[in-house]
Amino acid sequence: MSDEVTKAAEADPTADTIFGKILRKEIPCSFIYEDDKCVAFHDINAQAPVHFLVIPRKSIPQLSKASDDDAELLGHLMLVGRKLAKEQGLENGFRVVINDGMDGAQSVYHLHLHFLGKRQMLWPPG
Ligand code: TR5
Repeated sequence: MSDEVTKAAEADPTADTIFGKILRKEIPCSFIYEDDKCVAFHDINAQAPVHFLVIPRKSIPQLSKASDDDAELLGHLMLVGRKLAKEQGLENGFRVVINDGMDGAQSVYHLHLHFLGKRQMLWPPG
């Protein structure tokens, strides 16, 4: 198993998360974007030359726990990611990933969208 999958298997879906601490400014993080609904920052363990995360300020643990009322917020996260992808020079395309739950290898239980680019992606994913 990869480190990321091991971390995911050991993650506690009910615990306070590192992203909660980042949002509350309890640990430092340099945002590449922020507004009243979300923030974005580079992934600490980048899996591509460009790899950033877009996370809602609202504490939604995972996509499968989002409600219908979150539709506008979920759309906003994607549109912010699209804007940042352009700013980060991903004009040749990019990959958007949301890992959900144990089988999805989610390791941080605060919803986040991964945006990865500047290399050729492969399919199917591992
Ligand atoms: O596996 P999932 O989809 O849950 O992704 C969690 C992501 O959070 C991984 O790609 C990690 O590399 C990333 N991560 C973890 C931490 C962290 C981070 N990205 C930015 N800054 C971070 N800090 C300060 N601390 C982390 N533990």
